[in-house]
Amino acid sequence: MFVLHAGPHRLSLARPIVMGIVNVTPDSFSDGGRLADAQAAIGHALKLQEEGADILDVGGESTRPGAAKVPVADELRRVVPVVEALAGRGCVVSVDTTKPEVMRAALSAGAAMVNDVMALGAPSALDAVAASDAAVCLMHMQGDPQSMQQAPAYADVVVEVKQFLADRVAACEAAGISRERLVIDPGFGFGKALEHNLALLRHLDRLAELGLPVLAGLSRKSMLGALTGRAVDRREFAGVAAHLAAVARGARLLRVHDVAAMRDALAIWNAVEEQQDGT
Ligand code: 9MG
Repeated sequence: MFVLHAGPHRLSLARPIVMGIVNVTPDSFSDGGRLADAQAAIGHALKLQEEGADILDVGGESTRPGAAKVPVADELRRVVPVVEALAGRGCVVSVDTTKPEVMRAALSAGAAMVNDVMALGAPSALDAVAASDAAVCLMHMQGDPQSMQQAPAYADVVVEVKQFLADRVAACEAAGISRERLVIDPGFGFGKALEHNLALLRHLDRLAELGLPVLAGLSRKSMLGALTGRAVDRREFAGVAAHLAAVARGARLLRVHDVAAMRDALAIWNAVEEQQDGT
């Protein structure tokens, strides 16, 4: 069974764990850069931790389809104080970024994990993580957030995503990042049409064959809206169902906004899985 090495932390993945989403962006807390915004983000993160989040994923740049890029200085200003405050309180903090400068600063401020939707594809991102003892989540994306949903196309989405992740794992190992520090992620909604997302979810066990923990991030995503007709803020039940479908196929980390709901669902899941009735 997996134990994720994330800086000083050892996270057992014997049961699925929950990563709570902490966005420090203009669409979450006013302009995402002032002291008041940092304090609101810290308060929100601590609430998620109280609800049962095992990891807090702090991000200062939106990766939604069509989102604009954020200059490094702005992202640093948003993210670093929040990481520092949460790590200082003993929380397991992940930094959601693609920029090596932000990775380095957040790791120095106490982050124990890097969540990179570009799978350490930016020049020197591999080196930034290799120089630390942090965990890293390697996510698949076709294209970039500005254009990725325009015309996603695959011959076989499961085979292609699996091969991409295997290649990035090999690059990490070659750079000196050991497997105990690695998490892989199909990147639901990142350059994928509904049929691609459903195929990846249905066959998530094929990614788990790579022998690394799989993270699923489906919270509030458009595929849930397409299937239920619900607006983004009304997708909590659909998200819980989608994440449990992922757990049933081997996901060990769940990246969610609605931590309390996910925790309740996992309480039921774990009780059923661990029932000792002699059968
Ligand atoms: C930042 N971000 C948004 N969606 C995500 C997902 O599905 N996985 C990961 N690792 N990060 C995500």
